[in-house]
Amino acid sequence: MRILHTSDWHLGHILYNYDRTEEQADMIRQVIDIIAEHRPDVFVLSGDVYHTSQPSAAVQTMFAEALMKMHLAHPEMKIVITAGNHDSGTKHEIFRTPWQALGVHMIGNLDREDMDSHIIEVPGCGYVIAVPYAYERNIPEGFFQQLLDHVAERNVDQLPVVMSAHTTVSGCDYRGHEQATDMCVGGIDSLDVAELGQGYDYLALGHIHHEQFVHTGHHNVRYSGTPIAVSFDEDYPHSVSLVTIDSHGATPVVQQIEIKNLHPLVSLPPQDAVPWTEAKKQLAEFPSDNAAYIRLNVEVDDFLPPTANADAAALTADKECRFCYINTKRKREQKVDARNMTVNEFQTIAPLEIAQRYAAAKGIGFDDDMEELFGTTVRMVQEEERVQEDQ
Ligand SMILES: [Mn+2]
Repeated sequence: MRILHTSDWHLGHILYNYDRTEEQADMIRQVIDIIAEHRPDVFVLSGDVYHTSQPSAAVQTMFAEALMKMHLAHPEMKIVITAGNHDSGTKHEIFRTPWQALGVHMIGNLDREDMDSHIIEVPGCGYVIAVPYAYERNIPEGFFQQLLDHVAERNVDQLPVVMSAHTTVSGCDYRGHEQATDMCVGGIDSLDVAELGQGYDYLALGHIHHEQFVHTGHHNVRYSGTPIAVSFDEDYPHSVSLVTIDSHGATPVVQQIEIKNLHPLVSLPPQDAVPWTEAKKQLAEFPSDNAAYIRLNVEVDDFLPPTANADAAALTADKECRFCYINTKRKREQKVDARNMTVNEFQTIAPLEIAQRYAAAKGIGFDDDMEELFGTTVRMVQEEERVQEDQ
């Protein structure tokens, strides 16, 4: 069985007020070409189709057309699309029935009653178990293993079994999520890989934007990563994964196929930070015909000059590039307190750390129990927001 594995398309993403439709459409074109060339048996998108649970009509149309073109590029291919934490699980399933007629399977919500709704059989080829966004509190105990056992019963011919999930697995590499305000990333809600059960040949993961095999001792648990960067911290090559599994129990063979971004996300300088005058110089020298998005990494002592953003915009006015923002970094020895923090710095701090700082400033004890209670509360609030957005 051959699977084209991708995740985290984040269609409709707006990067510092810039619309990314053009490059996302170009990414989709590249994926369609890959499908036409390699003719996989299954296409798997492991969650985060859209960037928000309320994508515009234009963005939804772009995705619907993408599905249709993918289908037409290789009509025998099964297409399995699950919802991620950025998607509305309920809206994801609205057109589930008509899509199914074309071999496109849209799985948005967990269905505890109907296990079969998560299982896609690829006749004579294998099985795909599709699980949308999952974290500790919304996954019924043993759910993954029940699905795998269910497939094992049906799989008399010992065909390959692939499972798709959108979750954080403990011990994975969070590179690319340095500025994540997403509480779901960063280990708080991570699942131990053992909780995802046994019996799959390949676990196709989404949620973490850096492509990687998760260290489990086997080469079969993998994040495909984003096909094009969502954040400036994703400063590595991007790809989709073509996975070949010969038979049930065989080790998958993975080929990464690079995806080019029409408008790459570039940090100046790439690592570290430089004083403002040096950053301005680098921006002035940036090639005029390079249509990249630009972030400046600037080292600050105290405050940036008040005209800094306007200066940067003026320096790029006649260039193809799109200036996004100034990422301020403090000199290491400086202790930053909330009073002289930039908004950008504040946004990078996790809610838990803000609570801890507040508690410390007020002389309130913040022990492990408090930490757990706080974590639970944040998750409840987030879950409530998700439910509200879904309605
Ligand atoms: Mn994502």
